[in-house]
Amino acid sequence: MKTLLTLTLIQKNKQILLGYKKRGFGIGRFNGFGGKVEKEESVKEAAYREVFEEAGIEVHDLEEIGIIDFSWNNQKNPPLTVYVFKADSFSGQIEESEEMKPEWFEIDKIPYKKMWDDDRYWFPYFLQNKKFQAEFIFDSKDKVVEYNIQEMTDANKSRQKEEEPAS
Ligand code: 6OG
Repeated sequence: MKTLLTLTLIQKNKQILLGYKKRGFGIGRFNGFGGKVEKEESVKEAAYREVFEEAGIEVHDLEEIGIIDFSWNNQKNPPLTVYVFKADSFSGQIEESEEMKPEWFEIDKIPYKKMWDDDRYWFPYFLQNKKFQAEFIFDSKDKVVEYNIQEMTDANKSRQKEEEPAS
């Protein structure tokens, strides 16, 4: 079973809120807010919870915009599936947490060089409001060595549903 995680991007006008990761997986990089989905919660519940824990705010209207599968060609890390969400509004005061230092960035000044290498490939989909599914394979230095991104259209969304095993 792949580990399921969430990743939420908060957009306000022409700015995006990212957090500088102070500890754990991805330390030293800017990223959206998120983490592992716990057993007793849905993916969306996990996304709300993680944003609150890491940035101190309650996001409204979370929209799922992408699903990404990550793996490493040397099995350095276990494979991950990350559900990407977007939020346009929130309440509360943005606060630094033990894990993340939040910072707003203009959309034309996103610090890709200080982010995970995959982000520069899929952020354009997010910025153009296109839903996507993607797969990235990294090497031991966390560089993308292979990737595949597809826009999620109504046609391939329904195909994906058919492929899901009946429960
Ligand atoms: P914790 O394990 O600290 O949550 N994440 C990634 N985000 C990007 N952009 N690229 C990756 O490439 C990622 N791998 C994981 C998911 C980790 C957070 O980092 C995200 C979570 O939001 C490998 O709880």
